[in-house]
Amino acid sequence: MEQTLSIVKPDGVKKNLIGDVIRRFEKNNLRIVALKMLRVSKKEAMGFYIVHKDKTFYDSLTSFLSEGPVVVMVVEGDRAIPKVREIMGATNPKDAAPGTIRADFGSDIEHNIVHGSDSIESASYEIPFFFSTLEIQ
Ligand code: IDP
Ligand code: MG
Repeated sequence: MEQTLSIVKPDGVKKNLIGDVIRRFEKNNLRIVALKMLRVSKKEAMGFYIVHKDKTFYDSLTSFLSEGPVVVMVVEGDRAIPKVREIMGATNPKDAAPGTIRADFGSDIEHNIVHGSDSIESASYEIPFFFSTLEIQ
């Protein structure tokens, strides 16, 4: 059993895709074990995406994440980390495999609807960033 952190980003919430994202996870035998909607401040977004602090897109990415409400969730299951990444598709919707969330709904490499932890290490930073153990079922 693995746990991963997923986010429906502000563009996904705006496009009414919360249910669709959750449905795709659940259809693939993954369970939602924690879930909430919140607004991330610019400063919090900078902390969440600290691994990207030296990237050219860091400023615009963290502004984007804080521009509207997001839905954050902990997703659990066998190989949950790679499974969620597969369901999401490649970072750039143009390169994402057909039928993935990003291919179906993403606008561009930044506005790509959804986040998923990319490794056990990042999941173990990202899950407690948003949830206490008491909030995870
Ligand atoms: P990932 O979300 O597929 O793991 P990362 O490389 O970790 O992709 O980048 C984090 C987020 O930063 C992406 O989901 C996307 O929103 C944004 N991003 C990534 N690369 C670029 C870029 O070249 N330009 C603008 N935004 C980017
Ligand atoms: Mg990433």
